[in-house]
Amino acid sequence: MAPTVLSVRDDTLAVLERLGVPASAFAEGGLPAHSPIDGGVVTGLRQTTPDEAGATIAAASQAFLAWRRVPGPRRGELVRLLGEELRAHKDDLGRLVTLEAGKILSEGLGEVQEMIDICDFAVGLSRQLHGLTIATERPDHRMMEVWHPLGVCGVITAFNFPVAVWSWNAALALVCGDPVIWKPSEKTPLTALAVHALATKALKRFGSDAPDGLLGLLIGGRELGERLVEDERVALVSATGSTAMGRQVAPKLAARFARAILELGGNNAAIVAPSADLDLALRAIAFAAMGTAGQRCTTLRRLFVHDSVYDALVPRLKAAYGTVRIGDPRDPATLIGPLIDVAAADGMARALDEARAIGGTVHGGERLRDIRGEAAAYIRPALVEMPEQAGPMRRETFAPILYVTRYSDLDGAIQAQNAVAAGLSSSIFTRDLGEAETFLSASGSDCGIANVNIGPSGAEIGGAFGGEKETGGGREAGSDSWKAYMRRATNTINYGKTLPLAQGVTFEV
Ligand code: UN1
Repeated sequence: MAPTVLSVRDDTLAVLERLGVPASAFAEGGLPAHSPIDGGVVTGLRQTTPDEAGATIAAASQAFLAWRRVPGPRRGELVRLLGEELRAHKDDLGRLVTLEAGKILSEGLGEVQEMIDICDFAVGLSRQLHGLTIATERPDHRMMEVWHPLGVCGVITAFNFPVAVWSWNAALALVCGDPVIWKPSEKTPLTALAVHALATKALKRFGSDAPDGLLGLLIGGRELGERLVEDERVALVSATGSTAMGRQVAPKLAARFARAILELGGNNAAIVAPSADLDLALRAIAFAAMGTAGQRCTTLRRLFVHDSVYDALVPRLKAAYGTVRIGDPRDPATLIGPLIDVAAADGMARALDEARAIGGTVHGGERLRDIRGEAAAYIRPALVEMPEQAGPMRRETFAPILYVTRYSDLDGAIQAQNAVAAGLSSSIFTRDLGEAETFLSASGSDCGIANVNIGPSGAEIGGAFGGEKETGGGREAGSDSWKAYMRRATNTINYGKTLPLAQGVTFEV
């Protein structure tokens, strides 16, 4: 298994070089960049100063004035070139996601594929930023709705999808005519630097009609994100992270009437109904609950299993939890890599203690210090049988904990699944059409994403991604999410010789 022999540090520095991250990005004693694989510091990074952040915002505001006049399909060409760079560097960037975020290789590559997919989507979209023609009540008039570029977009991303979430926002914003300034998580600055280097290559190939300042990157702590939130030159902030973060960001944006796309916590559930295909459900649950070490916002965290299939399903799940391969995410045999840091492991241990205290039976959940020592947070995923939905089951712990409880009637299960603060994603496993449609109906799941016979995670980019309630209400990626990155104008044109007023109003002077 050659790849795991390389030290994490050497492996990371080699990939960064191949991806073209410039030497100027590094600074001894600067912001430490870690790898969760061994918990060690890989390198130090130069942080963006407050003055530089201000200059980045100023440059983006200037860039907007030029970029909004570049035709949409031409803007799409830049995103097409970005997609080409991502295709050419998929292996290295995917590996860097593995090295910096701890995802297994297949998920690191999958994340880059998600970037490529949204670039393809956005290129097509660049010729389809459609408005409407609307019937008017007045003779010799025409009414239409058009979409114009909005302004500078700030994108604040989390460690768990360190590159894809930027691309969902950036690919759309760029074709919509908006400059983008990115504040990545301070836990994953390296992948951001690498993506920025690839985007810079695409910009060079694109030519001089891409203005300077079109793509900005702020490396450092939360004060840089706050800067984006507070600066009135930033028209839209798309922020992914905890509900606590959203609670701070949303009122500040509202106070200056800026637009917000908020992608906050999830506490996603699945219902396993009596007619479910249990083999299929088992695989789907295993991926959704344990995959990415439970660190997706769409991770399955609550499972409601019908009484009649509980004893057929749950022991098999327990066996899967007991044997799943945990280790270095660069090893192709590994399915579960490390948690992002020791603090995440501590949070998981606290949630499990709380669950035990209220009658939960915990299977797994132990820290595996023998894999890489104290500084790395390898953990066996935990399956927790709960007497009822209570305590930590009602909130999101960003770790691989699956709470399982029984149900006897579907309405009660749907009520229970909806009875939490978050509203991101949800699933039902059933072969009964009535049950499936009930779950998807207006009185069914209250989440932004509701699935049948697949788990709640792993959405494709073609659909709008996001959720309700404390998840924040934002939508990113496919469908008509692009409209959030543009402003709408309604135009009425009178091509006649008289001036009929709407609603029959008369006003003769
Ligand atoms: C996230 O965890 O922030 O649906 C995004 C999914 C992925 C995106 C997750 N396509 O699981």
